[in-house]
Amino acid sequence: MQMTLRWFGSDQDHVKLEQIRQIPGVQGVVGALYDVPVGEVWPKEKIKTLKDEVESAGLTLEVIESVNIHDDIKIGLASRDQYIENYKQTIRNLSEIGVKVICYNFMPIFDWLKTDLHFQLPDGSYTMKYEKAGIEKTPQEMVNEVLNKSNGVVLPGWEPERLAHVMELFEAYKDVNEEKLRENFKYFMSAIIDTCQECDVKMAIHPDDPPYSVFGLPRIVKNREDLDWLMTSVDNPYNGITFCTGSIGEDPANDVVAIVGEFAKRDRIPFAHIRNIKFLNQTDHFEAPHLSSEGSLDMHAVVKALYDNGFDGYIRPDHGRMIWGEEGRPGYGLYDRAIGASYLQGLWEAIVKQGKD
Ligand code: CS2
Ligand code: MN
Repeated sequence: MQMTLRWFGSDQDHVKLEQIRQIPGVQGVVGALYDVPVGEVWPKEKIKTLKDEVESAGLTLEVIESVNIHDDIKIGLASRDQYIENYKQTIRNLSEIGVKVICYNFMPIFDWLKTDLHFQLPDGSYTMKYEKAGIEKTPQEMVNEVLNKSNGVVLPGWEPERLAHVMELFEAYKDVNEEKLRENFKYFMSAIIDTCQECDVKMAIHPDDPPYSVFGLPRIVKNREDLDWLMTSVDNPYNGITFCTGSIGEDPANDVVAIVGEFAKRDRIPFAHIRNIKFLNQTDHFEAPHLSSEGSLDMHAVVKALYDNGFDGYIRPDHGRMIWGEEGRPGYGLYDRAIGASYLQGLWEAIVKQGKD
């Protein structure tokens, strides 16, 4: 297991590499280039500059999150072939600097969806919340409300210029149902898998957040059956999962521990996002501190299922709260994620040592 932390680059992230370096056990960062338009090839020089910067701070850059998928690929337009060629070149370029895993998602229009980015908990900290009532409006109204509350910070997947015309995106996806989206996934994955294998770069799909349809949009990474279909459609270890407990766990019908154990055993989890959530009722939740007792998910059972099933990939604590007065990109403060990383490593150490008794 290798512990990592997501980092948005020196010009965008208030968290410094030097600070990440001081979190015990964190060996690497999960990074990305944020100034390359979706669909274009990531230039070698830029990737190399990022890698050099990360390495000179004593950290590794072996996981990328995300190389986003162009809408034309998800919609299945004729122009997708060129975007797929570009994606393959990006994989080759990333492999040259030692990248091993690429996290991505296959969600139409929205990346993760929360309805409140500054929800205050009784202890005074801030976290993100999802309420069904918050999406019972038009997509544009919902987008405007969430963006208004983001304090000008650009959240990944929530680029204001893209979402300013969210209804046009809905129009583009009008003929894409789940079946079509699955076909388009299979087309994409079949086209890139040989390149992944040659380059030794694993693709790791992130689950849908939330893991059910919103605004009638198709979703194909919601539960065990979906993951099984995706993994079987191109049955190759380079077609893997970013197992995000907080996303899969948002549907109370999903047995997170059983699912994580199954796919770790099948050797299809190169990367895990571990976060806790707390249900307010059947449909609403907030992102809780990582500790099991603070949320609805049993983190010990999750980590044990990974360990028991031979997981040897990368982990990062996923979203954390904003604590101790920290301000910045919601979900991605330094302090709570550092606490999360330490806690998860504590669980791991205890489980490893117990296993050896
Ligand atoms: C989110 C996503 O849950 C998460 O990790 O922050 O934005 C995630 O990075 C993407 O869905 C992965 O493509
Ligand atoms: Mn995640």
